Amino acid sequence: MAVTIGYAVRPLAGEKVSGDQCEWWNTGTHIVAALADGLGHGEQAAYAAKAALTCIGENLERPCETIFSKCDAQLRDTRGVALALAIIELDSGRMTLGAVGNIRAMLLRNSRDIRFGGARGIVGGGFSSFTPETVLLTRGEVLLLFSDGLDEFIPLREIFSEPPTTSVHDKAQRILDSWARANDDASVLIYRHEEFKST
Ligand SMILES: [Mn+2]
Repeated sequence: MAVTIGYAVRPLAGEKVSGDQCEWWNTGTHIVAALADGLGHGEQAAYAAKAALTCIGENLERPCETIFSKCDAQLRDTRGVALALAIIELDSGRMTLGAVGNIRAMLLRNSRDIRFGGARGIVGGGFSSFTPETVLLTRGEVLLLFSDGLDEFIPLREIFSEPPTTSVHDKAQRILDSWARANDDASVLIYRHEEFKST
């Protein structure tokens, strides 16, 4: 089955590597999608962000809280990251979303947009009051994860009200091109929920 998910990342001008990193996995039963923003920029930031994604990839079957605590332990010798993680069960549409640090996660739904709050702290440096949220996705709803390298007030509803003629990857790239700040790494990940179960 095809999953509608994609991302775009670009480093701060003058840097070869991005301190923002995205990845997603399909285990067959669920999707795990992550966006990690390593503190600062350059190689040390990229190292921390990649370490977070590696740790997530090794723990795809674990609950959200466990993944965050494992990443926090594994990233102690790095600068640490702000991290957003979504775990989506494909048959039920149940999504668990966890976030720590200055990072953005939004769900565009018909009735209202949901903006998920991140816990205070840094993955790799400790965090508190971490409470993942669970929502039931319905068909066509769009989840966006993005870093603070993008303008916080992107007109996302306008962007996604257009007919989906372009791939989500192209859409992510266009959002970066239009809304990335000049002074930071930037990244955006887009997931559109489809219903796979036959009714
Ligand atoms: Mn940043």
